[in-house]
Amino acid sequence: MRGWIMALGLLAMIGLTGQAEAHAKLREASPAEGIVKSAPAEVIVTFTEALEPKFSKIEVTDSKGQRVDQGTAQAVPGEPARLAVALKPLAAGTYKVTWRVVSVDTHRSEGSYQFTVAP
Ligand SMILES: [Cu+2]
Repeated sequence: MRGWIMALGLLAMIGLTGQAEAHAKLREASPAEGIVKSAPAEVIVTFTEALEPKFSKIEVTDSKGQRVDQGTAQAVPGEPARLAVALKPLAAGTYKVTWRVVSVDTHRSEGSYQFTVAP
C-alpha cells in the first residue's frame, strides 16, 4: 500500500512538472506547410495546449508583406487548442502564417510557416 502511494505521488510530481514546462507548440495547421492546390478560405492552427484566444493571434501575409487575413483570429468553439482566421481571396503565390499565442498556463510562444498556393 505504501509503495502504491509513493508511486502515485511520484507520478503526480512528474505530471505537474511536465505541465509546468508545457508550452503551446504548433501541432497541425490547415493549410499545412508546403504547396496547396487551391486557395484556402481560412487558416486553422492547432496547438499542443489550450490557448487564451484574447491574447492569441494569427497574421497571414503575402510575399510583399501585405496582410491577407481578415483580422482577428477566432477561437474554434469546443476546441480550446485551436485558432482560426478567415482569409481574403488568395492569388497563386507564397504566404506566411505567423502566430503569437498565449496558452492557458500564461506562457507565450510564437512561430511561423509558409504555404504556397499553386498557380
Ligand atoms: Cu508553458
